[in-house]
Amino acid sequence: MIDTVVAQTPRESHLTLTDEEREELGLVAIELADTAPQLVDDSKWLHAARILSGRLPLRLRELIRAYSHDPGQDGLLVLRNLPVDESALPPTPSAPESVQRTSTTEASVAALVSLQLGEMLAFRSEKQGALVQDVVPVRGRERAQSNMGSRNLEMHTENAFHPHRPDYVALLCLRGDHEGSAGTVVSSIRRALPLLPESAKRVLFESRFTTKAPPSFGRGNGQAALCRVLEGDIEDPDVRVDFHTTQPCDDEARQALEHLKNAFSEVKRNVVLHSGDLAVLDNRIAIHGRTHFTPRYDGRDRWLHRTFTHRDHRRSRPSRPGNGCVLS
Ligand SMILES: O=C(O)CCC(=O)C(=O)O
Ligand SMILES: [Fe+2]
Repeated sequence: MIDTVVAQTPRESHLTLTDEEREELGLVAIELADTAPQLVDDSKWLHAARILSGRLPLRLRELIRAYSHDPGQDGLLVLRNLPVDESALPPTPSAPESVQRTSTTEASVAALVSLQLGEMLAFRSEKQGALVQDVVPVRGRERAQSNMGSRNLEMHTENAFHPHRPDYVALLCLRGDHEGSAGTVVSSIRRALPLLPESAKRVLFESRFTTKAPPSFGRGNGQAALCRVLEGDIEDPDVRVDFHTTQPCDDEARQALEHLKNAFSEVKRNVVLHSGDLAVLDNRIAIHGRTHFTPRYDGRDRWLHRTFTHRDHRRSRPSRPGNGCVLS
């Protein structure tokens, strides 16, 4: 009986936890946060995190399972009312390259959800290879086209240049911005594709583009090979583009990229994340950016934890020394 109910229920990509579920998840997160050696990047801690992620509230596990099968038209999953106690947080970090090495409750929440989606990963050349990274505005970097900035951040596939870019990007909001206006901009190729002329689609499927590493990888990592912007199924492709670093190789490619940018803009939406919200983006279908906001550098600025996940760790094994989580 239950089978038919489950099969016919439309897939929901938003879930607000009940207060009971929030408490249930909070207890698991505290248990994980207290697990020795209380370091997120430690393999023993990660092992515990993987096991404990099986104890997420049932509705959450069901939703993540359904989302990982089919991320929907938007490639976006939004969870709300997660156990984040804003009043107990330290000041928002303000240094460049800030990461979360110690196992706080919030880092534990981010890891628990990520580890139900797959395996966590990071890149050696980005944010020191930390698995839980801070997304915070940095003074003097307002215009940076990276998550240290606070002006408009162009839409992008996360680490579009990299063959082992993440399958999922999770953003857990610890603190919203002061005005509650900073929007994570999300758009999807499933929504944009029908708006593209056939000629543009054809060109986007051809190796007529280059994509360099983003500024978060520092300088010197920018060797750009020719790549396609759309890959896979003609009706339901994956997308790989960064409107800051992807360059067309010829005029037709330039026009196709412009069509794509316009189509993405037409179907994009802003998701304003508040404390305790978590957005999971399917990085194969969805692209993301961020609207402008005004930091005050007063210790109460916007603060997200960011994690990356692969569905299949084995594929990147040659790039992960010691079978760890950091890609070299
Ligand atoms: O600040 C945001 O909402 C998203 C920033 C971003 O693109 C990232 O951290 O990957
Ligand atoms: Fe990003």
